[in-house]
Parts: sequence; C-alpha cells; structure tokens
Amino acid sequence: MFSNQTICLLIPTLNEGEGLSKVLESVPNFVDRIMIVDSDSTDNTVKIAAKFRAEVINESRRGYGRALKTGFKNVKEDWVITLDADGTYPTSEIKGLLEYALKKDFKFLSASRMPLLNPSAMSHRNFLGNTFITWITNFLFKTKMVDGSSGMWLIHKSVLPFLNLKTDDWLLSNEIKIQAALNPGIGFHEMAIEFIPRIGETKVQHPWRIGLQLLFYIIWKRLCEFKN
Ligand SMILES: Nc1nc2c(ncn2[C@@H]2O[C@H](COP(=O)(O)OP(=O)(O)O)[C@@H](O)[C@H]2O)c(=O)[nH]1
Ligand SMILES: [Mg+2]
Repeated sequence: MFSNQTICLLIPTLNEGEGLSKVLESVPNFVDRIMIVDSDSTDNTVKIAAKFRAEVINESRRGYGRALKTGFKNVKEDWVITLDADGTYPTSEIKGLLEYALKKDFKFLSASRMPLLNPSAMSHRNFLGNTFITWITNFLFKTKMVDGSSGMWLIHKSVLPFLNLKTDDWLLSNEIKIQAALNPGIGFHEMAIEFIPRIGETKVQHPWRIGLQLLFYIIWKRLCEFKN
C-alpha cells in the first residue's frame, strides 16, 4: 500500500530466472501484489517466482503484449506497474513514479529511459531505432514522447478498460502509449528513470524485422486515425 493506494507489479517472463531473482529481491515493501505472467519458461523462472511468493499466471500463447494483456485482465489493485524481468528497469524507481503520478493526478505515466545515463544499457542499434521510432510517432501523432518504446508504465486501474489494445507482441509497448496519448480521458506523461544493463539474453529475436514492423504499424495506425 502506498498513500492508501494498492499496488500491483506486473512482470512478463520468458526464461528469465536469473534476472527475475535480482528483480524480486529488490521489490519495495509497499507493493501489495507481484503478478508474473509466464509463457511456459523452461528454466527456473517459476521456481524463483515461488521462492519470492510471487503469483504466477501461465499464458501459453507467446508474445510480450499477449502476456501483459493477460496480466491487465487480472489487476484488482488501484495501480499496476509493469517492468521487465531482466533488471533493466530498477524497482527503486517505482516510488518516485507513484509520487509523481499522485501529485500530478496522472492516470498513465511512462518511465523514460532517455536521457540514457548508462550507454552500455542499450546497444547503438537499439538507441538509434528507438530514437527514430519516437521521432516518427511524435511527427505523425503530434505527441511529445521522449521514449516511445519503454516497457515500464504506471497505470491507474480505472483506465485499463479504455486502453483498447490490439497487438500481441512487441508493438504493444508503442500501441499503449499512442492509445493513452490520443485518449483525452487517459493522457500520456513521462518521467525519466535510470536504465541499467540487462541480466541474461534479450528475447527479441529479429530486431531489424521488428523495427520495420513497428514503423509500418505506426504509419498504419495514423492512417486509421485519419479515416475516423
Ligand atoms: N510471458 C512472456 N514474456 C515474454 C515473452 N517475450 C518476452 N517476454 C518478457 O518480456 C520482457 C521484455 O523482453 P526483453 O527480452 O527484455 O525485451 P527488450 O527489453 O526489448 O530487450 C522480459 O521480461 C521477457 O522475459 C513472451 O512471449 N511471453
Ligand atoms: Mg528488457
């Protein structure tokens, strides 16, 4: 409980035992519930979750976005906060995000990895790709995002039903921010956080293909909005 608000931490996992252990040992005490959505990990991810008494929901359908949407359906707390199981988004940032959202009465707050204080936390390729994708999002949607692809968000439960999320994979990270920004009842805000190097291997298999897919998705989404 934080300022009389209940908090759920939502973590999608796919063979992330090593990182998950580090993440779970650092979760602040005010977090009421830890929800892991796992896609049949074959390593010790589920065992690690049990060791830290985190709840595990199995989602056999693969996809980062699929896992998060399954998690969102199960949220009962006032706030849900997402992050990766790889240790890149420090749990010590949760308190600051909550304080900022409560003070400003924000319903959706995204943790921006930019400015990137630790350059070794992101490859040059990903840095350039993220910068370009954020720029094109801002250009097409007249938004002012600093990091269009961050995976750490703080969302008030009341807005979850209004986030009409269609994508099941990596695109969801960008889709959710665009939906929030375009919906005056939600709104999009950011706060800079520290971003640190990953523990274990990335689950992104074809980064160039995903980058292109993302680019076409953003243009397609803008065209759909135009038609409306
Ligand atoms: N449940 C589930 N989690 C996934 C899947 N793919 C990736 N993840 C998790 O989603 C988070 C983000 O993936 P990651 O490899 O860190 O992507 P990156 O941050 O873009 O490099 C990590 O915690 C992964 O374990 C999936 O198919 N199912
Ligand atoms: Mg990650």
